[in-house]
Amino acid sequence: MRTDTGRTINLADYRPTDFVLERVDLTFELDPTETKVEARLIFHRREGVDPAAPLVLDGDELKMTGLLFDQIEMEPARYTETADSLTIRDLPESAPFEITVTTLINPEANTQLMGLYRSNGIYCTQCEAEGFRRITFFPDRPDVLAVYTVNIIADKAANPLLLSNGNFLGGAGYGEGKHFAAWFDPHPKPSYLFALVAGDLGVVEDTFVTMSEREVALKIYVEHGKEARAAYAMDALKRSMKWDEEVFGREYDLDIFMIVAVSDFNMGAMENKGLNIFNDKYVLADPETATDQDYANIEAIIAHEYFHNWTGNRITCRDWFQLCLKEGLTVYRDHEFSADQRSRAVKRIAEVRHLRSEQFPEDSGPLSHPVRPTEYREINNFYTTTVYEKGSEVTRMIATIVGRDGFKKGMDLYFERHDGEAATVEDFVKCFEDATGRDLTQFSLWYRQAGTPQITVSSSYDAAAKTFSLSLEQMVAATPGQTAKEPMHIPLRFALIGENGAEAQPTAVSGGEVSGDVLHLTERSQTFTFSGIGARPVVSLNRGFSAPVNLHFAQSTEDLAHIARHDSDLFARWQAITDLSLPNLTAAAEAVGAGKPVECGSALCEALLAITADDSLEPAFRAQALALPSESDIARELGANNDPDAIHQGRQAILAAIAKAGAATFRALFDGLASSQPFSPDAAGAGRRALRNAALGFLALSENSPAGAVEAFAEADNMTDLSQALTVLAHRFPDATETHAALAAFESRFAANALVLDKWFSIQATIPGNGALDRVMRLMQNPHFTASNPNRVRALIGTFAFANPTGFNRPDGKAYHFFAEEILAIDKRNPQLAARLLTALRSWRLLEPVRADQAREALMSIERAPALSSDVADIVERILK
Ligand code: 0A1
Ligand code: ZN
Repeated sequence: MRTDTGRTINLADYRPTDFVLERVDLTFELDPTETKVEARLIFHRREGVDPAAPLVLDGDELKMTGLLFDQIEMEPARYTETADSLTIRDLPESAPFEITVTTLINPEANTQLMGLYRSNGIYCTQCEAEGFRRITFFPDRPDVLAVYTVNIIADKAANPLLLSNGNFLGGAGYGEGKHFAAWFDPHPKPSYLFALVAGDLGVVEDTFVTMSEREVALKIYVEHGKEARAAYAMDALKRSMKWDEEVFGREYDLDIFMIVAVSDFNMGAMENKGLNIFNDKYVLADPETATDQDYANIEAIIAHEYFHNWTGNRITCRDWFQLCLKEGLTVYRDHEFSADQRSRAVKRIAEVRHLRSEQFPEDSGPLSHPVRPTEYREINNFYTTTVYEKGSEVTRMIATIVGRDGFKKGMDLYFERHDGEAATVEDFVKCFEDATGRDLTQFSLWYRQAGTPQITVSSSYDAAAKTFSLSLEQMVAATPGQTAKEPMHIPLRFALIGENGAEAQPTAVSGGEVSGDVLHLTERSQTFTFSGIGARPVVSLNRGFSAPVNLHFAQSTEDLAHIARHDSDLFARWQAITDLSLPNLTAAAEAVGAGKPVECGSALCEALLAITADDSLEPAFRAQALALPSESDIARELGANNDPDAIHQGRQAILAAIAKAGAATFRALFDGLASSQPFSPDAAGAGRRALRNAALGFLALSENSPAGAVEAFAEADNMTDLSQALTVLAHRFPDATETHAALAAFESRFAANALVLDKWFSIQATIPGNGALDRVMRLMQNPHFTASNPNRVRALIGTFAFANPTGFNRPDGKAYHFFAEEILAIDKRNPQLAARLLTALRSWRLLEPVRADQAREALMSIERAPALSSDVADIVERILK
């Protein structure tokens, strides 16, 4: 493990390598505990570089057993090996030369899951960001692109499958029960895209004919017996390949595209060239074991990794500060793909929910950083929602500003200009400027300036002059390392809605740029005046969430109800419902805190129930409206001094009021939406199930009996309905015998399926209240819980910390201290996992003082512990600063 050095890397220090890497030839002799890696690397000194400059290669926990220079053993005086580097001196001034390094590594002992490791008997690799240096000494940075040949030698019986990037060259027997395979990847790539897989797996095969009529072999490898559960992933892959051709004009570029599903993986998946490696959670699905959310995730992640082939692989990042160049753009692409495959409005609502609940808190707390950071201690800690999701929003805003055609032209130019290169954010933005003539200088602040812009809005109508004015003021709060902020270019989609629901068409606008339905806020404060407006309109602002900002706009309840009823933009209707609910929910929390009764405004109930009962609206949208802001959304709205118990109780009281007011509607929906058709994971079926399950939740509240959920649990013919019914039972009636019986039935039915049992762990980890900690500790003793598997740890401990506000934030601090001990234990095995989990405590300062003190103490106990990894040290220090 790399223990912390406290060293930071700065964007300003970037400079190219002294040596150019021309070719890479790797030979692996696989062995569970002693794998031999021979790397033959051909370099030449870059022009103009000091002829005395040494070659410095990166390493991490490597044992070097041989070093050759042009095939001759190197004298020890010419090189220095340290724990994390190999420095070689006296190298040719300009001629190419060959370095051959041999290392010995232990895949079985690699619990970090970075580099070459074993998962359930399968050899696999994870090299992003800096895992390749755990395989061999190498210039392990994204701007070093080379062509790779890979030879794999392994025991044939145990490893019938030997895979790497690119196209298959050939294979044969190798004596002593071994065999070998050779792969060649013609596309120059950085080391983080290297992959190797070996073992015994089942396969699902198909083909795809590209737009220029080349046939590509598609293979998805999974554990034997699970092949049928990879069918949906294969379907999603083919749809992704087609979509990228149709929408972005991007064609696949090898003879074969492979996906391997493994059960131990730190993240969701990885886009290695031609050989994507996936967390099996995002590959395996069938109706009995996967929820609709699982299907949607699989579709999105398969697409995401596939789309990286162009945005990430063909054009990669010059350095890790440019991570959003591939991630923000690729998330934008996968969002657009899912929007085209499903309901665009519902998809957008889900994206914004996620952005607000994950990225907004990150951006307003101690871990806030720009979409393109300028310094880091541990790059693993920058795979954040800011880089990914806010990065995607920034790309979306470029599309909004330059328009659909301009965006296409800019993207085409980007692919043309930078194919085969390691590029920067500036290169990307310049393509849109050059393709459209639009100046994006001010816009580029979105990459550099951290924090969610706050926009205060007011409006006035002058009936005599027939003018309507909209005044906007933008502000970005200070974030770590950035105190003074400049005004940003914020594109806000809007409409002025008349009394009958029709959109008013202004005859003229003054005060700033308005193009089509986009208002460009560029100054700190700006007033836009619209002429020719015959009656006071209702403003629908930031439609489709065109900019990732917080609006502070005291719109009247009547205006919000008007938008909720009439807006032609479904996102805006959902937003209006949210804006109607938040004041009720915050007031409810305050009422509970003050020992007063909770009241629910009638406007909210009416608007919500009108949408719920409106059969002309798609069920998925209605389900989104019924999923009121979460407890953490309410906490964010309250701002500080949060009491999670009061927030929870207040929210429950509001839900109960809605349940009571809408009891008949929910009953009719629940009964009416029972499906008579066979299960289909498509968006329409998923939407009906979402609405029916939302109704079930409200019925359990109004009827205050587990009977309905017990029946739903017994009748469910798919995992969505089954797990939702179990959630209602466990969360609403945790002590009922029916609940214990259902939990036990679920456990024994799915005892052989770890991914399904993760749902069982998560449902129990999120049961509200003080009992949660003991429950989680008990579940850690369950034979199905494996502390070394990241999915299990996330399902139980992660879900408890991130998604159980009352249980995790118990006032006595016991859960924080338990969590701190777990973080330290996990850090010993897998620092990346520990550091990610630890971010659950990033908003501790917003808690009321008793809890905040406990949280600080728990964090300090982590900070004080000896031999922290750089991952955990970085997070804990920033959270405490
Ligand atoms: N590039 C991947 C994410 C990823 C990053 C780091 C990893 O290391 C454990 C793994 C995956 C993606 O965006 O999907
Ligand atoms: Zn990605």
